[in-house]
Amino acid sequence: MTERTSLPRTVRTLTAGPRKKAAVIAAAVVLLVSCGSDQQEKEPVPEGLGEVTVAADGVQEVTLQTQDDYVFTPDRFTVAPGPVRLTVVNVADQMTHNLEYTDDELPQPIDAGIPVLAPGEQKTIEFEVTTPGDYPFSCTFHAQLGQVGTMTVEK
Ligand SMILES: [Cu+2]
Repeated sequence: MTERTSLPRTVRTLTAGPRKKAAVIAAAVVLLVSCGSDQQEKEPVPEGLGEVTVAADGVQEVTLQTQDDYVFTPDRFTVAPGPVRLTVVNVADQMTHNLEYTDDELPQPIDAGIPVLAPGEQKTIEFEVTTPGDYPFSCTFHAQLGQVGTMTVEK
């Protein structure tokens, strides 16, 4: 008896829920957008970071930085097919990060990553890419918070 009367109420709650949630999300997005354009300009990338150079041994070199936030600085770089030496410098005082190519749909698998990068630490990995395309990477600790990036391989 009680089940029969409570059923319609449950249905009504379920249909009202997502609409309310969408309104809240829309309000939050507006807040974020207005905040970003007014005050918090994106800090310029320090010189040399993200620049791809070719070392004496012919390997492409690039350095990214992490700090006490959830951003790779910069979060994109482009290399040509061939060997790559990627360094990540963690200048954070507090935060531990990492860098992994975890996407299931990489143009080709990359068998290298930095599992843990403590505050003040820097690590270098080397790997070879041959297939052009976009290779997403992330800090697996903070990917949910948006700490992701993309390496593009371009001929
Ligand atoms: Cu991180």
